[in-house]
Amino acid sequence: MTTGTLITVAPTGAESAKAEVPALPVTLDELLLTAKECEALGAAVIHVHIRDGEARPTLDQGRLRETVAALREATDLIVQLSSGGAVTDPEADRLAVLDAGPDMASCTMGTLNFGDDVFLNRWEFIVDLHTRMQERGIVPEYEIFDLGHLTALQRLLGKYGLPAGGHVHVDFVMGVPGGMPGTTPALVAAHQALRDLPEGTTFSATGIGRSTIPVMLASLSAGGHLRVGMEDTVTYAKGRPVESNMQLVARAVGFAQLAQRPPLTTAEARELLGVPAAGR
Ligand code: KMH
Ligand code: ZN
Repeated sequence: MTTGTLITVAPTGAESAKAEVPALPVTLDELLLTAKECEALGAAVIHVHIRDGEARPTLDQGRLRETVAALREATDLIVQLSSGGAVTDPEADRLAVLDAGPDMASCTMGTLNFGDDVFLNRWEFIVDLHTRMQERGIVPEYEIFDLGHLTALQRLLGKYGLPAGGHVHVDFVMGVPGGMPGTTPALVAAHQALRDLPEGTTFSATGIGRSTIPVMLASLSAGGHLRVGMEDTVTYAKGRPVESNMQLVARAVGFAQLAQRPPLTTAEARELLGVPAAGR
């Protein structure tokens, strides 16, 4: 059944350089301000990558813990840490992200070419992430960059059981050079492949770069949810750089309202995803 729209903001990512994209939130203060404003606009989940003092991507454990605590203090957002990190991050550091105790963490379901790089996600690594999240009550968001990743997810759940919280939620990340394209036919194919996953599986979608708007519209019309943010798009329209993550969230909220599927509150999002209530 179609519900309201879960809106996730992915404000930073690991790919864009602050020097080239000055509006990118990279300090804790910038991230907190972004989080509060995006929550006020209608976001319910924040997908977090952090940066070091030089604005370079980092998985520093102290910074991750500080970030999780500060986001919980300042907002009711569901805090989802990226376990994907940057393509250069070692597996051990990516697994250790879970030690920072987020509500959710991403779990990419396979290896792919990522532009000129390789985003490595070996089967044994995926199993480690999934089972550790089960043990610790961290709810995964399975990142699906290509159709075969859904087959891998079906295999994972068949062998190792449902995730923490019992609900399966996937995010179609579309338009990465090396993954599925950010098009309506690709989204329809991915949506249809959800048939083979547990009943009630939900999906969000995000389109990289110029595929943002087509993917957003296709996802809404197929009953899906939305992820937006400067991790995925730094151009608002042809020749117009994104001014802030809030601009992208506001646009997503507008589309969701037009589709008569208004944004879910953080409490509704927790219920949908099986994330325990905020302890504030
Ligand atoms: N930065 C990409 C290599 C995730 O956050 O889990 C991986 C990524 C996926 O962004
Ligand atoms: Zn990410």
